[in-house]
Amino acid sequence: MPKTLTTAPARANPQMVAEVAAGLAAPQKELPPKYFYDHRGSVLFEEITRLPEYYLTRAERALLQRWMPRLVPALGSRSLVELGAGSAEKSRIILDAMRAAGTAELYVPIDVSAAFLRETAERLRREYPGLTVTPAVADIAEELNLPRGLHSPALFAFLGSTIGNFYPPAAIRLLTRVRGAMRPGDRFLMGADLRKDVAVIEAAYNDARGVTAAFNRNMLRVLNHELDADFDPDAFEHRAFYEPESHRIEMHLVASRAQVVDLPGIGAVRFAPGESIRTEISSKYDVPSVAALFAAAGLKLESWKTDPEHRFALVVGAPV
Ligand code: SAH
Ligand code: AVI
Repeated sequence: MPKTLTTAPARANPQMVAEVAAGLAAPQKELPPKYFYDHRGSVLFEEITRLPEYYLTRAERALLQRWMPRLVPALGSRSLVELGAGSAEKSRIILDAMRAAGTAELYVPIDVSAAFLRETAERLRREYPGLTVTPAVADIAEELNLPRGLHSPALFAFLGSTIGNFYPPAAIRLLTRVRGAMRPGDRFLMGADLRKDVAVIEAAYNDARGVTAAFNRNMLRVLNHELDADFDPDAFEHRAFYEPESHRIEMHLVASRAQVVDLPGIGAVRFAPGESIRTEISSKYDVPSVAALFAAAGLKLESWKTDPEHRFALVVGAPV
């Protein structure tokens, strides 16, 4: 008997339905990584940042601690606009430098994870009494949703190497959008995870405690909740591996057995044993690849700072 197509739940976001339908119909099934980040996913990501294997956050924090007390007063930044702000844990280093310079006026954290963003904004308002905190919920692949009247000069920050989670054309569109919002004295500060020993990178995405696996499977729980889908997250294995030709980690969820998943409004999706859904790419960079991304977006690479082990870079871009 043909399966009837049940309708998507009324609360389902039509864009999500369209993206999930298209992604699961592709020969290599794929889902956008923004769907990791419901409140639980954001908390799991915070746990990842504290894992011994996940060197990225520690390396970037040390770079911020070293360079922000010099960069921020030199720029005189009065606004901080942050893409994919999350908990804004490292952003405090920038805000502290702004406060020390007497220029901490406006902070605009932008994130797709609405509930988590609200908590971040409330915490920062308590911690920085004189600072105006204006959070913006947005999918940065589509828009920045910036408030009017940013105080100039502004520092636009995109930390954590989250740029690497966007395919190159989308990364260029995103940076072009940031460039379009920048005025002459503004700067763009970006964290970039660097190409290095593959074993070090792969360990960061295959931690011993299985937190990254739980983060990866969380996407299926998000689909179950948002779309009334009936994924069994335990029937999918976490896999993360480095693709040397494209210089990126790929995260997949691999079906451990044949299964059919029902997604109301989309239909039945079949999985053969061993078939995977690609849930994330995480590109790794070097100077030429960042310079090329910047150039394509109308930015010039003004400064490049790395840690002593050359694991991570903090990059400053200026409008061309
Ligand atoms: N900047 C923080 C958090 C990085 S985790 C750090 O460096 O530790 C990535 C963050 O980007 C999450 O908070 C997630 O919700 C957000 N994010 C992911 N995709 C996004 C998108 N398309 N639009 C807006 N925010 C996004
Ligand atoms: C948010 N982003 C930069 C992380 C990364 O490393 O690509 C997400 C992540 N995925 C697995 N672990 C962490």
